[in-house]
This record gives sequence, C-alpha cells and structure tokens, in this order.
Amino acid sequence: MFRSRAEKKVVEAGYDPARLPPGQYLTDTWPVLHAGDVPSYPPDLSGWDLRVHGEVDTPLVLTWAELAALPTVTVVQDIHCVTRWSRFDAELTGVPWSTIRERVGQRPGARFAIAHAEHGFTANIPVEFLEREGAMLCTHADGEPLTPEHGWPLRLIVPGKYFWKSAKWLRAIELSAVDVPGFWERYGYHNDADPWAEQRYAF
Ligand SMILES: Nc1nc2c(c(=O)[nH]1)N[C@H]1C(S)=C(S)[C@@H](COP(=O)(O)O)O[C@H]1N2
Ligand SMILES: [Mo]
Repeated sequence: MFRSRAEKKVVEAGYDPARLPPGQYLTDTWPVLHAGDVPSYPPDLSGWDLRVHGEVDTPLVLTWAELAALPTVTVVQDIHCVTRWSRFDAELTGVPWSTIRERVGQRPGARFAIAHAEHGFTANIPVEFLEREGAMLCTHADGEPLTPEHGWPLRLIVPGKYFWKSAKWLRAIELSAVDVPGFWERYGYHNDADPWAEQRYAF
C-alpha cells in the first residue's frame, strides 16, 4: 500500500519512498524559484567577492579567483522545496564550510549563519547546519557551472532544510550570536524549515 499517489510515483521511478518527505512530490525537472530579478555579472566576475564576517577572528574577503581555487567536494543529494517539489540525486559541487571556517577562525559565540545574497536577500540557519555532509558554497550542479537562474556563480546548499535556506547569488556569510530571520522567514515561512517535520509556515 502506498501512503499517497506521490509515493507511488517515487516507487515507480525506482526510488525508496522513505526519501520523500511528507507532503512532497517527485519532479525530474529542476524548477526555478526566487523573488526578484536574476542578477547579471561580468563574465569574468571582476568585482565579485564573497565576505565572511561577524563572529570570526579574521574576517575574510575572497575574489572569485580565490574562491574558485579552493578544494571542492561533490555530494549527490535530494532537495525539497516548500512549494512541494522534491528533486532526487542532484550532484552538487562546491567548497565545504570547514575550509572557510578554518581560514576565518569561527568563534565559539557563532551560533547562527546568515547568508546574504544579491538584492538584500537573506536566509538564516543554525551554524551547525553548515557542518552537515553536503553543506557547501556551491559552484556546480550536475558537473556544470550553476546557471544564472540557479544562482551562478555561487549559492549556498543547506541539506536538511527546505530549499529556500539555500540562498542563490551568495555574497556573504555572517556568523552571529543571535538569530536573525531571513527574507522568507519574515514573510511567514517557518524559521526551522525541516522538511521531515513539514515546517513550512510559521502560522
Ligand atoms: N537569492 C535568493 N536565493 C533564493 C531565493 C530567493 O528568492 N533569492 N529563493 C529560495 C527558494 S524559495 C527556493 S525554493 C530556492 C530555489 O532554487 P532553484 O531556483 O535553484 O530551484 O532558492 C532559494 N534561494
Ligand atoms: Mo521555495
């Protein structure tokens, strides 16, 4: 017996239905979702930088060339959007947080990470979610550089949360002693965003 028609489709596609969080359905496309316009950058990304600041010993500013020279990991993982689509087996490549953490000297008081993206978009997570397997500053998906609408040149990937926490067009990570609700969180989305607990909305 299937719990739902969505689960039946997962099984028919050859996947373990336990991978589908409650209330989600499987898509084999990669939908595009965001508020506002896709930012445009010069092709060589001159002028682009990534800032890491807040509860750190040594704030860091990386140019694109510096970021692109850092070692990467590739992790195949499932993504779950609050609008109910899930995509399985996305192959995501990027710089793991541990590399950045060591460079900046993350302070013990850093309890939350606030991702800052273009156009003032922000997303907040407990800092330990940056430590999870698959969490990364992501540059490539399925072996190709991110497309502009999926966040080129850099987006955050936060496994274990609905996908809105994975800020596209990332420009800074701020480590903070206090939590600061992000763009969608202020809009009424659940602060914790656990897809397995269906933490979609705050109301
Ligand atoms: N900068 C930025 N990042 C964002 C958003 C946004 O509005 N701005 N939306 C989030 C939401 S709601 C989702 S579901 C995912 C969608 O990512 P995708 O378009 O690559 O599927 O991006 C997240 N990251
Ligand atoms: Mo979303």
